[in-house]
Amino acid sequence: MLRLCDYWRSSAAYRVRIALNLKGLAYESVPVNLVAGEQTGDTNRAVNPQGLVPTLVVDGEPITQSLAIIDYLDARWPEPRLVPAEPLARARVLAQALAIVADIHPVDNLRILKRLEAQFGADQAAKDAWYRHWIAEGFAALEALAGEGPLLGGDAPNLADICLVPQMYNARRFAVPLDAYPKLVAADATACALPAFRAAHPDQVKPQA
Ligand SMILES: N[C@@H](CCC(=O)N[C@@H](CS)C(=O)NCC(=O)O)C(=O)O
Repeated sequence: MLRLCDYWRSSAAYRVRIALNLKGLAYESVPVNLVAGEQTGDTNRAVNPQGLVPTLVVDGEPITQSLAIIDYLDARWPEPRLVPAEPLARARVLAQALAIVADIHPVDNLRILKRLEAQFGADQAAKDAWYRHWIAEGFAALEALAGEGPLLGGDAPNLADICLVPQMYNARRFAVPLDAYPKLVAADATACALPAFRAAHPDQVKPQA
């Protein structure tokens, strides 16, 4: 029994949705409305003490952090592999994923944007410029780390693509120019055409009003 504490527009939750779909695992989605602040309420903190999404609850056991969740899925349901076993390939894929997960995404998170406003008086334009800055800097490095494709992770979708696609979605949402990253744009388009990625897209899982 898999229960995903999820928010349709959360890119960290989007990663887990893609991974679950690639593994062909059915799950129940439990919405946590980030705009309404539900992430910091008692119900969500009971499973995710950081007050974030996603959390995957497996037979009653909560697992937090999207990469830890995906690693768990890969260990428990090894096919298809999302992180290669061969040491160098594994390091390359983790480096690509972490360039997003550890170095772009955290500084653009909702709570950081709120803090910029509360502590430094940043207005919407300043917050948008901040957001775009870290994506542009991170994507420039990731473009240099990209291989020959067709996906970011190579021939088959893996953790690198699982992290890229939601970050590209965020980039488009904030109108980040993408011309300088042709390999990332091509890898994103290839991945997004796959059913597992399509079904995980925010527009597909957005609660109906
Ligand atoms: N490193 C965490 C990041 C989780 C995270 O930052 N989630 C965001 C949504 S993408 C969140 O819950 N934000 C709520 C907030 O900032 O208040 C992971 O990969 O799971």
